Amino acid sequence: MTTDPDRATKLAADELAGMSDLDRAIFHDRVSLLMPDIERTLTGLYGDTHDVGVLVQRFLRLAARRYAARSDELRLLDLRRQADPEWFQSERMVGYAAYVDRFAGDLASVAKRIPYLEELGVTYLHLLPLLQAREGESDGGYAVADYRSVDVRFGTMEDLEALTSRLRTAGISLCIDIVCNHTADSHQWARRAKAGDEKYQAYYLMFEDRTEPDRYEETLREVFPVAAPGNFTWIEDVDRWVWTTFRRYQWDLNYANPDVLAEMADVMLGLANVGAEVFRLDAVAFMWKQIGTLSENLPEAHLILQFFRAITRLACPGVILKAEAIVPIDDTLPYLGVGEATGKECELAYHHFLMVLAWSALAEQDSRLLRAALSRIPPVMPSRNAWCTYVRSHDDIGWAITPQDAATAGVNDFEHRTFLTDFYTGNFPMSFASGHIFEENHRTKDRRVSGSTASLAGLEKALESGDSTAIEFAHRRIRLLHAVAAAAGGIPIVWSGDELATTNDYTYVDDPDRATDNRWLHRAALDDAEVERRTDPTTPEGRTFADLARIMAVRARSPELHADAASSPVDVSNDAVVGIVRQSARGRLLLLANVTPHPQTVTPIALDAHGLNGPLHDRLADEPLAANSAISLEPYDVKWVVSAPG
Ligand code: OTU
Repeated sequence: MTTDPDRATKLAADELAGMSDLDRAIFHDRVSLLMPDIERTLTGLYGDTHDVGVLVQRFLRLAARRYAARSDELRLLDLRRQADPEWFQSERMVGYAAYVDRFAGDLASVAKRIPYLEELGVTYLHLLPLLQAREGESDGGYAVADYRSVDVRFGTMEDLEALTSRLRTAGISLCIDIVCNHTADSHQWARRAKAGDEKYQAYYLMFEDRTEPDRYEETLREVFPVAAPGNFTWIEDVDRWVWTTFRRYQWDLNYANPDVLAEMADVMLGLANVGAEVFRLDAVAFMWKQIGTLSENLPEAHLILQFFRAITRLACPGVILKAEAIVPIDDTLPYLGVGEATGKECELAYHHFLMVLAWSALAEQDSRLLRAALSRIPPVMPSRNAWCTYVRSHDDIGWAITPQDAATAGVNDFEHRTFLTDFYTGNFPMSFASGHIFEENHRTKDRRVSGSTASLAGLEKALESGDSTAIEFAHRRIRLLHAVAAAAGGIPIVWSGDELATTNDYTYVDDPDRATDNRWLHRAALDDAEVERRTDPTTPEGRTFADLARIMAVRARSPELHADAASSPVDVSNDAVVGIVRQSARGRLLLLANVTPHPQTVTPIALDAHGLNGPLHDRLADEPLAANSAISLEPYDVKWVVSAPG
């Protein structure tokens, strides 16, 4: 089945009526280009249950309507992005992620923090869920009650539009969440479903008895085994079970119903027209379910994303997509588009694996597992993509180390994960960390970890003890982790508070809407006094802010770090040192990170083996390195080694 683009554009003629000939021609061109993807994805999803031709028409009209409503400012953005499609791969990209209220208060106040973000070199700001959240507990806004309005606590849609424009002027792209896997139980669709409206019941996955849920449960995992055991919740009002992967108040949407796809596509294109430039698509792994499977990462979940890609390209090609899929690395890569979908899925995905491996190397004082595990990832990205690299996020850390990864480094995966949790919760001899166990799963024995970067890196304990060496080492670990994230490949995203070395916030227990979720330990509000101290190098805030600002500034002038440079973990003949080579036509850079509290050296022979000989330079410290001699690394030191300039 193929739809003729001419016919297709004619079908959308009403929506395009007020536009110039040129604008209509542009839309027509995009339809010609993207129709195969729209048809392929819709056929894959609904070919057996619906008339795909009818669906194509419906989605085309939807895209045309949003295209026609796009402002001149945003149409200019589309043109700029099309002229520079690798914009987000640039070494100048630096991300920052924060909750609106905890970072600034409301949307208007976020604008006041632009100069602060500029000091850090930020070009990409991810504001966590900012649409109208459920009242009471809302999983930090990941339970959306209304996708068409901004949370009243933060402002209005007009405020959001004004903010995106202000940010754009400052060279900062706004990334916002599309919580596409589930809605709040208080969303009007859920309310109508509860009231018995069958149209809206079909937006969710509802079951009259336990027969199907029990069959599904046989192969599902539990994301929040303590706070929300099981994947189904009994809804008294309608005598039905509803699918709830996450909290009981987060109802999974039923994408087997194309009405759901249409609602979410329209929400997305609407927010694109308010000026969001990147969409973080939440929990995408879970969007399609099938009995007898894990119901994660199914081919249909990928088709949904490829459909989102095609429809955004049609209406707002300046926008890019980021998959939030915190799943084993082999399952993560396909979200960047592989095989037939190369270049047709998400541009960005979280490099959860690198994050885990960096923390692991610090705990072990050994780089072997990182090297072995990262070697399994293709050094070059599947197409025009970039990872989002990070040290911490608003979520817990799950130690995603598989038996295969562990075996290559000669360790047992379960024992290693147990060690990491013990280590980072301070239950291991000599541990410097003060994290907490998040959602211990008594069945699988899986234990994740909460805690801020600074606390996990040892600053909390060190400050308590007053031990100056411990304080120094904690700072160096924070710096090391960020220098790895900034150089390993992709957009480094600083988690709000980490630039100020913020330690755990224990006050969350006083708030009943947060008390049952210890991820709030590492979601402290930015306090003005702390922010002020960033300019005082004698304070922890000042020390770390200067370290991170420097890393990002140096990154911005290191073309070797463009995201299209191959990233390969290398053996530098010293397992105490992490080595990663970045290589492209733009040059070569070797990241060296000493993950131990002891001085280390890397020999000239080892450097030569990775193509670095002759006079060398540490880009990060801006210091020459003695020619043909070993490189010395102080405890927890990091160097970005390049051939000496000129
Ligand atoms: C995401 O994370 C968000 O980042 C969390 O803050 C939310 O609670 C959650 O979705 C629900 O909206 O389980 O532990 O493997 O891929 O989707 C974090 C699961 C999570 C992850 C991810 C999820």
